[in-house]
Amino acid sequence: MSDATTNEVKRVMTENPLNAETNPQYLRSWITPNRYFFSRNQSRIMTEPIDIESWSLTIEGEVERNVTVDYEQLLKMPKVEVANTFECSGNGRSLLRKPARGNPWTVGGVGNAVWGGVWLHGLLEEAGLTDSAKHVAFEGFDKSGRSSGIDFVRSIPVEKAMSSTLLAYEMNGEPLPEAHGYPLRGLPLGWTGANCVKWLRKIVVMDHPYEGYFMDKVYRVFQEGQQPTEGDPVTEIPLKSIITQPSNGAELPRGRIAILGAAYGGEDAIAGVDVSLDRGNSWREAELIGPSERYAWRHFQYVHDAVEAGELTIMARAKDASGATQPLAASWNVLGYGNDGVEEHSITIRVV
Ligand SMILES: Nc1nc2c(c(=O)[nH]1)N[C@H]1C(S)=C(S)[C@@H](COP(=O)(O)O)O[C@H]1N2
Ligand SMILES: [Mo]
Repeated sequence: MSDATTNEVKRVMTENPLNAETNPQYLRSWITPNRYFFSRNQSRIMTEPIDIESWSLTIEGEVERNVTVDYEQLLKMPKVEVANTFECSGNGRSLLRKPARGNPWTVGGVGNAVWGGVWLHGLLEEAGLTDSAKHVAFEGFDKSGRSSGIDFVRSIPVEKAMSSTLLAYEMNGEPLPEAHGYPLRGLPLGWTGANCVKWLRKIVVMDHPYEGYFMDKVYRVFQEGQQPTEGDPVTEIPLKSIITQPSNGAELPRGRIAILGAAYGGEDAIAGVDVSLDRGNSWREAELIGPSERYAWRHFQYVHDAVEAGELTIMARAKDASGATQPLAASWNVLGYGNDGVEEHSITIRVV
């Protein structure tokens, strides 16, 4: 995967497993093309592709009856298509003022796609939840090398599983690419990437959250001196905005400068984006452009007439439909999750 093409469209942080972020200029389209979509893997992508003839998904645990579906049956079920933006919890980590452990993501650990699949609640209703059903665990096929061969398993509350979680077999009109979870991945809409388990083979309904490395050691927001389990697990994507044009550090001639970006807020639709050209002293409303869908990012544009030469800092601040405003600064945590700061995501250009 780390050929010239990958390097042009993505910045590779580790090759094996592949962890690579999309270069910001490829985040200017509303749909992030599959081959440009960021990659985040805890273990090697399987060398043997999954044999679709023998693949099936089983739902078991706190259910009245186990349900097993194969690929063909899945494709025959009523299909839904939903636009959904997801972001890796560590996205923006390297922009934090105080360093935090983990892959040095900047802004490209995010993407938007139209996902085709089936609602998870349909299958859960078929299986029939018992009264003790509390969490729904997703098991992937991959084994993590680094963490002594443990499976990638994540669980989410049953309410989220029943209300707005997709099982996706299609990404932007194509079968899910192998790198993104073929044949099937879980997709709790508006939630961070870690909750979107790839290469699904089993769903277990449990009477408590799943306990394991990827639930209890990482993907939790905690402070120094705390145990990871003292912090909350990462769930919904925080409200934030990124600037995709101009490039940070660009040198541009005086005159009109087109500022482009994307704002996203997990389960809440974006209501507006403001831009500041004076380090947050004053704000002007950007124009929202492109499709508007609840779980998808909203693109924005603002044209600034730069009359003076010199350094220019550009900031963007997102607002969502619930009335929330993106914070000026991110709140730090040990693993550097959820960097949603306006200041951390500002860019500086030179006007000449
Ligand atoms: N089976 C499995 N699912 C997984 C992961 C993984 O390592 N294994 N990584 C998770 C994380 S942390 C993220 S951010 C997303 C990344 O999805 P992508 O590689 O399709 O962009 O997948 C999630 N699902
Ligand atoms: Mo992630």
